[in-house]
Amino acid sequence: MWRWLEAHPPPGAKNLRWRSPLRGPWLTSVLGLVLLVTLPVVTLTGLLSYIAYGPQFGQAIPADVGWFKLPTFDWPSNPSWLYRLTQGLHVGLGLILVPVVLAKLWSVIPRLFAWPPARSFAQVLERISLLMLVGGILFEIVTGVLNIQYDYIFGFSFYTAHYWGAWVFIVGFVVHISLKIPRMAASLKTMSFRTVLRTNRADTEVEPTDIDGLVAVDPAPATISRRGALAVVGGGAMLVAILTAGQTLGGFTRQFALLLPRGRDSGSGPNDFPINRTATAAGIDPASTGEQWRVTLGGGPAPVVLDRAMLAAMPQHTAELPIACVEGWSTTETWTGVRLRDLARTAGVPTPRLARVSSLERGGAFSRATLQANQVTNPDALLALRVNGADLSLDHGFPARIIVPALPGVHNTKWVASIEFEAAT
Ligand SMILES: Nc1nc2c(c(=O)[nH]1)N[C@H]1C(S)=C(S)[C@@H](COP(=O)(O)O)O[C@H]1N2
Ligand SMILES: [Mo]
Repeated sequence: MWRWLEAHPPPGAKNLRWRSPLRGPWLTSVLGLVLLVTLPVVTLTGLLSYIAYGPQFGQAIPADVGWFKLPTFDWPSNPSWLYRLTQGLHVGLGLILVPVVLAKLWSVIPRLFAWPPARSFAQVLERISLLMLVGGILFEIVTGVLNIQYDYIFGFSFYTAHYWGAWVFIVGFVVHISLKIPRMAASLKTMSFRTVLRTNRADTEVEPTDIDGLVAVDPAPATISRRGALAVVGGGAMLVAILTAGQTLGGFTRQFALLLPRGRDSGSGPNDFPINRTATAAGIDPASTGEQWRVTLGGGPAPVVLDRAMLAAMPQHTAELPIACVEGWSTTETWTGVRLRDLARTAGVPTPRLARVSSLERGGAFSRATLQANQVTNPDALLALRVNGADLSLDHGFPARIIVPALPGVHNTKWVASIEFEAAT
């Protein structure tokens, strides 16, 4: 069968010529090494984000993952910048690596068209793992970028697709590195990095050793040196970094975060920081946030109903805490309000197992969140009334919002209507 395949190439396959003298196992291995070190960081921080969403409460998406259940543990609420770091890395590094991934694919593209596609059963398996690797990473890039740009423009859930795409990628990645690491290590030794950096375009020749037919048999003259090509890839990654990092570093760098249209919608004065969804977009009726607004604390012997003046009369605590969105942007502000653990005590549930928070907002994934015990009892976990010394603006959750250290942004519910505490047994 393999011989038959070899003798019957598809029309056109014979005429494909890959002539760049830059292609070869060394270049592929350099790019591969960069990805070998960095992609596990993107993958692990992504899986951590799933855990941070609280799968134990069924609020991570997809809720039911069968065999692919991750080891769940209570997401820490300390240090407060934990999710800001993990999710900033996931989105930021994921974007920065796009030029490197594209360069890596370019460097091995002759293999994609190699005929016959396989010469043995083992090679068929290897090819399937490659398909999972390449398909998986491109799928994760496309769905991830669409999510941070426009959110849900496709007909399926972003979270579900991104989660399963990750597992396809992970399987392909693990098989690929276990097969290729020895060859990568050997190929890196075939040329010295220093020599490559000293070689100009005119002196650029094909690599000295070939593996897998990556080196062109009939090379064209170089149009760019190898160091030039590496600089283009590195420069591309740097440019993406500049256009991205500001979304989480903040300050004057935020104006360069052009890859992020959503987090740049801001309020004014002390409330001048990114707004995820405005009160209008969330369908909040301003009348319901006025004088007649109440928060109901449930779970104790009888519901406790408080208005804003009563909350303001309770002991106030101030903490500097970030909001860190799953989309990668974050912002650190100074919040003031009532400690959630004080509210639990007021409700008559001094040692809560969890708390269910509901918003005035009706429907949608953002209108409710369940908090773990440590997220209620952390001394900096607040039902915030004020930010940076002023009342919350309507867009930032007036009359009161949740703000908890290291909590994924989405669970910092705005326009809180009720908190239901459940006692630990
Ligand atoms: N009720 C409600 N709460 C919400 C949201 C929302 O749309 N509705 N957005 C969440 C998301 S995804 C984030 S990142 C933060 C952003 O808070 P901010 O808009 O004050 O910056 O609020 C969270 N709380
Ligand atoms: Mo968010």
